[in-house]
Amino acid sequence: MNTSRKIIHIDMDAFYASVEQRDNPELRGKPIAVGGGQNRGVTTTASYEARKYGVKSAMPGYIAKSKCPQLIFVKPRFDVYKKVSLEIREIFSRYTDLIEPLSLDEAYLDVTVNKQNIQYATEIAGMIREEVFNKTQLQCSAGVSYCKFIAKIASDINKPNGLTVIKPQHAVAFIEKLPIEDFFGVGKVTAEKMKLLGIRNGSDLKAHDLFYLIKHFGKSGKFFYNIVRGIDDRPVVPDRKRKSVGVEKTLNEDIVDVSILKSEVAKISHELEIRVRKNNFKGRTITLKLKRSDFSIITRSKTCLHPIEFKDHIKELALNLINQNVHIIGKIRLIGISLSNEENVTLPINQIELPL
Ligand code: TTP
Ligand code: MG
Repeated sequence: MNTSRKIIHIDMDAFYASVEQRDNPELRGKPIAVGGGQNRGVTTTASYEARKYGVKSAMPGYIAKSKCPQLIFVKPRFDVYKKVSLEIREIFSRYTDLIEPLSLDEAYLDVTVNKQNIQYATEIAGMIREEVFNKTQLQCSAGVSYCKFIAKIASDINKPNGLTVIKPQHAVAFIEKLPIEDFFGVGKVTAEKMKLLGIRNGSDLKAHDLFYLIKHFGKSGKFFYNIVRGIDDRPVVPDRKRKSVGVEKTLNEDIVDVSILKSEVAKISHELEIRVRKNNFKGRTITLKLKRSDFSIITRSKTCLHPIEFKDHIKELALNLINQNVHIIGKIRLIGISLSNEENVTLPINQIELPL
């Protein structure tokens, strides 16, 4: 286990909502949700005042309103969030070039060797938080540890406006106590599966050997086995320009029934819409990937004139691709849908070649 690295994870607090409260003083101290409004669409995020009522990210507007009747809906302004994102990245780059953004508002930093020769990562995290606030008037939280996994979980512990340090000698005890749903990389479905197997926290997970975990969780089994022992040597990989955003799902059982396949596509479309928002990535090309039970792969794509961002649109396009290929589909074990071909500016209609 390599504990000599110094990794910081930074995550802005209630990002979109805080930006809106910053720019409109009337919204400060009030429960607000950024998103499509109470009738249509979902909440991208909520201010901490709204979270007290149970309003959360990815919640349909009408449910959010029923939980908090005085909730104020605000339209997102992605250009402003992108600007803030660039500002905070500039601050990170004063300390290191090893910056790996996960979305607009969060990033890993490897400061083992840093530009200012500061010995303690905790000190750097404190300085970054202060500089972020001075520049943007926004708060962020930081997690400091020797690996990405623990730094990321740590940044969530004292949110908002928190700084949490997990030293290597405390890492294993920390992970053992961690509830399984707080493990980064364990999604809702896996967490449920783990609970059915009696795994409620790190300690329970640690009680199982590698063979058992691989049998139940496939490739992720190895990741879980290592992580629960505090082993995570994944490097911080500097800024790769995102080229696509996608969701893949390995099915519990192989599917032959096209109607079941279509209902899975609906679920994946919903998850993909959430990811599109979180990454602020809108592609014009949709790709459907189907892996058959014999591991052969079919991929089919379609490019649209305008960016694809909403679940109904994603679903409609993906279902068309299925319908066009229904005769060759066979028995499916994995479904993936991704969007690529990012287009920030929509071309005027006369510049697009329309199909004849
Ligand atoms: P998060 O960092 O997950 O959430 P947050 O910054 O709003 O709140 P926290 O204090 O808990 O970190 O996501 C960053 C932004 O990404 C968020 O402000 C809005 C957007 N987002 C979505 O659009 N959809 C989503 O489902 C999620 C989770 C976030
Ligand atoms: Mg955040």
